[in-house]
Amino acid sequence: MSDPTHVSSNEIRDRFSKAMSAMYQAEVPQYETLLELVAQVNRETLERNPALAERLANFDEMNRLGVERHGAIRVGSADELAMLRRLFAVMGMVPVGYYDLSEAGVPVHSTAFRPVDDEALAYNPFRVFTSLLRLELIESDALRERAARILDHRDIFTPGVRELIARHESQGGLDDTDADRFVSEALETFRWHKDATVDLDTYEALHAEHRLIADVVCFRGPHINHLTPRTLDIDEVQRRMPQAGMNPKDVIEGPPRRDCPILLRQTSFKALEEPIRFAGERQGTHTARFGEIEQRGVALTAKGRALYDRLLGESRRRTAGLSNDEHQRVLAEVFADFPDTEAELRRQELAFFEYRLTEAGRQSGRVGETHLEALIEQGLVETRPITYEDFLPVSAAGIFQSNLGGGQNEAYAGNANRDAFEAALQGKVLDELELYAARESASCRSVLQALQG
Ligand code: OOG
Ligand code: NI
Repeated sequence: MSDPTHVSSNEIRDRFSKAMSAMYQAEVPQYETLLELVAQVNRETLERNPALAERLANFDEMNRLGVERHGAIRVGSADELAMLRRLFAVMGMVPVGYYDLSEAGVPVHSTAFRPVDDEALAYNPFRVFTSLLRLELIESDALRERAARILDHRDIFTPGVRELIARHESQGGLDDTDADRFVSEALETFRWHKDATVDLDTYEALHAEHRLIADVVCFRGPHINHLTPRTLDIDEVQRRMPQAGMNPKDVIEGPPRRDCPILLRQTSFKALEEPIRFAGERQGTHTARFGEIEQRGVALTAKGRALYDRLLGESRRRTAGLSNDEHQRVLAEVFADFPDTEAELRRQELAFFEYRLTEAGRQSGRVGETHLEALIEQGLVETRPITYEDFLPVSAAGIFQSNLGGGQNEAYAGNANRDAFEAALQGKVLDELELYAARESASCRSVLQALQG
């Protein structure tokens, strides 16, 4: 039983995501500018499109719109990752999905810590894309051992947060005062440090192997490297970024603009070069932090995802080197083969939907019909696309690369190792497709039960 004096994990996550946003806005002023631009474009989009506004309100999406969507960090060791799992659990965030970025030439594998049930997602869907550095992929023994030694000497968690995590685990929750303390202690792990823990030569040696290795190894903690609000019109925000003083990445990642948005579209402003003081008092710079935006669409079934992956693969050959406008035009052409009405996405089982009774359905008595499409046609049942809550490895690689100065290393490829990731995590990652399928079938069951009495 939950203790009435305990603050819910949803509430702790909400407080944390707001505190994180405030910290990041103070640390990275351009991020504040990005938030203003996104809010402005969202307002204009809703004004232009009252049907969209009504739909969002009708499906409880308005609250979600204004709150932060995701952030990302990169950690260096199994112990750090396992402790993060426990830290995020306090906020009802569990690891979902395994992403192999070695395929894209980046020496990490990742998961997303996020809430999973409907109520939690509606409250605040905040997620953290979390990557674990794969030192085992560094070829030079000397460099690998040097990096491991440096990482061995740091503790990215405060004693206070360790104590509060343990308390949460033993008492099954935290009271209001402890919840606030937890938020401020946990935030310390994600803070930026202007001082590196290593000298400039060490930084440069690690940087020469891969910029990301220097980013993970040379600092006291895994600074949050971006936060990502949700926009209702990513094309418009991309277009307006330069006027607002931001340097957008070259192309928007993910599917093209569509009537029925699918999965996830993302873009970012490029990482800023920031002054760093290295051990031995030498000045240098490091480039890691940026701002990102995302526009989310419906989650795809395995069949829909296979179609997405095939079309994306086809488009990649044709979009290489194109400007964003041209890139989007070609994508739209290739994706003409992906059905673009909710009815087709549903009938062809390409996407996940939540089913619920319409007003007429609630009024109707028992009906003999058990076929959901027929019940939809009769106006008794309506559906809503289930929002995709996860990430896309090809897009993530594009985001990594545009912020790492194109740094990649083909030699890392072909090294997916989910077992090693789960061993480091000391837990399993959930399968995102199973989560969407379970939400869809639970909604079907309850609709049919209501109508069949
Ligand atoms: C993570 C990049 C991936 C996304 O939205 O796909 C990501 C990173 O740069 O650490 O955040
Ligand atoms: Ni991101």
